[in-house]
Amino acid sequence: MTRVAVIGAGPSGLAALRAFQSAAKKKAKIPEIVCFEKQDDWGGLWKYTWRTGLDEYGEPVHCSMYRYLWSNGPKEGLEFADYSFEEHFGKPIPSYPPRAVLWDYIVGRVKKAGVRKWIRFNSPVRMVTYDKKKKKFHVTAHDRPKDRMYTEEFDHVICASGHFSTPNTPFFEGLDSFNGRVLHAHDFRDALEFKGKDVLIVGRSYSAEDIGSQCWKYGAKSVTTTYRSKPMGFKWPKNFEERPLLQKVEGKTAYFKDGSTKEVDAIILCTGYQHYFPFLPEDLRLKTTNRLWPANLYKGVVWQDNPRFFYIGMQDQFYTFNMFDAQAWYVRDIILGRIKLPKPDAMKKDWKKWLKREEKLQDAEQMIWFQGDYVKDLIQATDYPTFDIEGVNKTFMEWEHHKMEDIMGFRNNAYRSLMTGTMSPKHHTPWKDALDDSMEAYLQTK
Ligand code: FAD
Ligand code: NA7
Repeated sequence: MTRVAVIGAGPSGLAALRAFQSAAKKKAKIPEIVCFEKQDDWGGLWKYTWRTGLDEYGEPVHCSMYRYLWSNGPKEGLEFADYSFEEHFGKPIPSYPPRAVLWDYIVGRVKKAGVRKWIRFNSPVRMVTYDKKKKKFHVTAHDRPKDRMYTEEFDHVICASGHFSTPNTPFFEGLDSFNGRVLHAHDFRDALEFKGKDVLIVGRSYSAEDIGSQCWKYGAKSVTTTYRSKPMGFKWPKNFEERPLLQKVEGKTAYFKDGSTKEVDAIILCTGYQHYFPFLPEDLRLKTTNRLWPANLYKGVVWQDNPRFFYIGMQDQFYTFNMFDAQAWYVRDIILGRIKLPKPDAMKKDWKKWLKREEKLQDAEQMIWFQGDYVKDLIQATDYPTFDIEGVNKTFMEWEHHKMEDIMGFRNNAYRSLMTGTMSPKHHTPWKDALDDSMEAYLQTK
């Protein structure tokens, strides 16, 4: 029997499990699926843990999420086309759910699909090799509770291990003698730690924006963000400012590129993540920066040098859950023989065309349309339910406008579901005043 290994049970890996299960439900003969997950439960980054550094077994902690995190984009942009929020919660809910609500939603679909039995938890994959003669992969995993390493043979491997977990941590002069706390966004857990403090954030992207906003919301005395390329340019509140790049720190004084200085208590490096696959050999390992079109992936998923090996979710993301679905359904159909791969040269030509287009993108609007076109391209090739991608793109545009209008208030807006057509209700409390991020508090109607 054909065997498929899936590495990771986050949203991307779970999309793969759901894709195969949905084919089986329609009476297709599917391969044996084994999903290896290093954490003790599913949901990937959406599974929160208080731990930082190493876990109870000595594995690097995967979680980069933190308490009080609310979706940074409208849920209408990430909704599954085969499982709506309304179906899961039994009623329409507001547009920017906190982490626990999104975790519940992700998990609800796969619980219903009954695929948990395919997952081996606490089982990090240590190495994957390919036997060219036999055309088989050898996957070595570590059963942590039993402390047993073992190797099994597979016909295909889908790598869905995520790429926002291994921090990129640049050095700035004086960090080693800074008299305060220095941490990377990956280890940030609770904004209350920074209440009453002057916080310096390095970076200008999503983590910088959101962790800065969190610290502000939970009572930091001041938030200063420092950018390398350009400011974020939002209308920040009074005690929140942007400065050109940090040059050095002396004691507790931060020096910036424009010659200005600021006394700070803590420094949070929101400087992004690395695509890091210590379990993959040279010939299977994706090497890329965080971008919308990583090279060497046909249709963004098929490994050019070995088309039996796939990646899901390796792109930078406007689209998330439904893009992972589009990718998973596509990969499934290649494995099931429903989609025939072109010759290697034709595959290369195709992904290079996308790469060229990506290199010309100039702003967020163009990037959103680009990723929307990509999702459309995949969906039309499979039986994943089609949905209004232009509508999703337009929702993302509205989101961008709402952020420019009011960065601390954009989450108070509501959007229409592109899956059900239902208009979402507005949340009962403005985001900046909603300090309780529990699912119970969020789902209350008043
Ligand atoms: P992950 O969620 O990272 O899951 C990967 C899984 O693989 C994990 O469970 C991990 O334990 C497992 N794994 C890794 N290595 C191994 C191994 N060697 N062996 C076995 N298992 C392994 N997206 C949104 O849509 N909205 C948001 O608001 C949003 N906020 C975010 C906030 C933060 C702080 C971060 C970091 C990301 C955010 N994202 C958001 C983007 C996020 O990347 C996706 O939502 C999604 O979690 C990606 O799913 P994934 O399955 O590709 O990766
Ligand atoms: P991103 O989006 O990859 O952004 C990384 C940021 O880090 C970006 O602003 C970079 O600056 C900055 N960076 C990287 N290296 C440096 C150095 N050496 N000096 C200064 N600044 C640097 O990662 P995020 O963590 O923000 O977002 C990842 C995901 O988490 C995302 O999907 C969110 O939903 C949550 P640049 O812009 O290149 O000047």
